[in-house]
Amino acid sequence: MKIVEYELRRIHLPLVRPFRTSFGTQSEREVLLVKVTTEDGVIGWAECVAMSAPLYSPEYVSGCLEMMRTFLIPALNKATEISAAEVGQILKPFLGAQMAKAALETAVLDAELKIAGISLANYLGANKTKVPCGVSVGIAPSIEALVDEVTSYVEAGYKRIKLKIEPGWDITPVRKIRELFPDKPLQVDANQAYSRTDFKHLKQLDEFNLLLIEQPLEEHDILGHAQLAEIMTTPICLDESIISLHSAQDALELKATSVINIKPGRVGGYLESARIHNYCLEKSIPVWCGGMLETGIGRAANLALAALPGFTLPGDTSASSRFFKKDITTPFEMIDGHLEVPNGVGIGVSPDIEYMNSITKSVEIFTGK
Ligand code: NPG
Repeated sequence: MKIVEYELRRIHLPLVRPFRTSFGTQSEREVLLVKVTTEDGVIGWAECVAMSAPLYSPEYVSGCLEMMRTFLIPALNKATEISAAEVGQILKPFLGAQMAKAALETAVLDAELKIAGISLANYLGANKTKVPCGVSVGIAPSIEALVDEVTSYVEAGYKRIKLKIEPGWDITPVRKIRELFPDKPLQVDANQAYSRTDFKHLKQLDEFNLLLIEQPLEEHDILGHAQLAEIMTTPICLDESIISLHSAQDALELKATSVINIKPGRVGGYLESARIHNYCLEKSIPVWCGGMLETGIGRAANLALAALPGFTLPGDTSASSRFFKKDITTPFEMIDGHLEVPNGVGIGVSPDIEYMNSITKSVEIFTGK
């Protein structure tokens, strides 16, 4: 396949409510969209999940733009013909940049699957047509506000609740939600907010029958996670630490994690995500699909991934309305606690061009050979 044009577009979407985590508060979502056009005029879309600032991971929107424009797109342009499966190899010499690489690979894959006439879900090996929805709940201004927010999600039908925690906002809010919803699948996410001196404190979370605790310690602290896993009964699930199949295999082998959150952007794309899934399925390690406040473009592709057989826990695959009043695609609506997996060709969705244009801050176009 020959790509004749790459378009990098930065858009800004307001969030329905601020989303606070231990690494900061988001009030709007800045998104970098990638569009590729093949020589036959087939278009592929993808979303780069990097945030505006490097607070969750080292990548950020302007950095990804710079990385793509200076290194990644020129490297792809050197190859006359490319397939999605080759993108990772071509971009391998450039270190890191998983989110930027993932977006380019996904846009190429979307175009390729459109030409082949199959959906991403089929291509990846999905065996479900709908997936259960989990929801991620930010750190709230008060316990009352948290209760209101969680109650609204439970009433809407969400199958699993994830509470963001940090020192000073952990045992009390988790206890409150557990008391109110004793049977609801519940998990917590610390986004690296604790350290090895907090083990005794974190152990108190064991009494709440949580599905898992996500990334309690710093991303490089694999040993610390293994030590914590030894003393907690709550399963540890790594997120930020897992940036590839290799890192997933090592963390599992070292018993630093017993569940894996697969986020395609964080691991370099859907092809690497599928490899992690396949490895975990073989080893009977549960996986679930993480979320990064994606628009419908990224959400559609995540749903395809979450439909694979090893995704046995509900993911952060929420309805579009959880984050956006108006999405750039037809919104994903939750029915009976589930989202339908797109079955159109490629990622199965495309943006509403008029709306997308109205929230566009910049567009750069690179012509292929
Ligand atoms: O449902 O899209 C969603 C959000 C899920 O909490 C969520 N994502 O650490 O997993 C995370 C967190 C996140 C949010 C990460 C923003 C990075 C940026």
